[in-house]
Amino acid sequence: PLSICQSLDDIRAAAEVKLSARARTYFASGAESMTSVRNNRLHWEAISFYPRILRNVSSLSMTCRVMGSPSSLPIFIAPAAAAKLGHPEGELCLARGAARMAIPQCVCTYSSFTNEEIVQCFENEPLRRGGALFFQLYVPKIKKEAEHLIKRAKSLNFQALVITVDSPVIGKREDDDRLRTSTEHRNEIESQPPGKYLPGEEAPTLRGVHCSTLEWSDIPWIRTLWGSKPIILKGIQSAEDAYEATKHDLDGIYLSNHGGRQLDFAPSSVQTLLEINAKYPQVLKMLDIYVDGGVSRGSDVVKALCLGAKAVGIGRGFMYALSAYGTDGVLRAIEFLSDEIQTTLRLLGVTDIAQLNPAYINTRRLANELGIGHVKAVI
Ligand code: HOC
Repeated sequence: PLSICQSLDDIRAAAEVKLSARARTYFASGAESMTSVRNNRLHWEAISFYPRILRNVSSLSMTCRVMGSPSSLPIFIAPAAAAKLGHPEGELCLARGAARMAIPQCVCTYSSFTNEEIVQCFENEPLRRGGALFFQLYVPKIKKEAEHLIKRAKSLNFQALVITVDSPVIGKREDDDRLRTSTEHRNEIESQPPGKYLPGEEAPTLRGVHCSTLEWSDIPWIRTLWGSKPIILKGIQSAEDAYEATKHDLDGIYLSNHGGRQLDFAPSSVQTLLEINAKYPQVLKMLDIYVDGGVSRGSDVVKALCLGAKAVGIGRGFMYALSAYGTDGVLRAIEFLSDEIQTTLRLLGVTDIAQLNPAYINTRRLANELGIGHVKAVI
């Protein structure tokens, strides 16, 4: 039962025994040797804290703005495809959780419910206390088809557009591929015309479904279609691209290696954040920075904020939460994160997330291991 779960890891363990092989494989999958998946977790764990004592930490402030919208916590539900694989109410569980706990949900292009259904569920949630909906855009193989997706998201009043830029092709995910070749679904997936299908109940493993000609010079076109609400680029994996982003009409960048599902041996978002701090610290002042990947604890969130991130996305954690316990699981997962963030802040001697800064963490071991600050070559 949910009552015995004490952490996101406990919820994941509960989900894993319930999920179908297809769903378990798809949610957990990562690129090739899974090195990026492992590093995402290990890099959070390699950072330790420098707590301060004898400060009055009786009251706390954790509210903030995420991609322009108010949030009760510095976290958001990261985009993830095909939530129905885990639970018949899929993304609706996430929408209820976001509305009740007043945090944002970033809705994936490949959701198993339509945008309209998700928006309706979010807006009509009777216990809604806040929250916001953002739309995550995959630009389809036929670039022009993005117009329809952007206009629809705009007309549904999504509050931010999050463009995924790390997926000109889909990463090679061998567990998914292995399962696919051993099921009757293989031909069904492959016979679909590119860019015309939603994964629905299927684990989507086809690699060439996205626009591979997307460039920085496409941003004005997207801005014209979307209007003045925030645009965030998701999938920045180098300090150089973070700096490049400051020259374009963007409101923020989202450091992510796609949960380790795209490029194997890609840097974790912690690594990219460290490299931005070392090489282009001005980016932190010019753009809002969001991160995801391997986050399973409130302490991970606090570490990211110490390094200059504004908020942290959690993808798999919420997929496991809805898979194990539906909406209740999502609510509980948010409670765990909130509790852990509060406890970490108080034990650090911090009363407002705005006070967090690099002085509260020790990143030397990780920076040394990654050679950050030593390699000067620029691609
Ligand atoms: C149909 C193409 O972000 C993932 C998702 C979506 C992949 C799209 C597959 O699994 O990483």
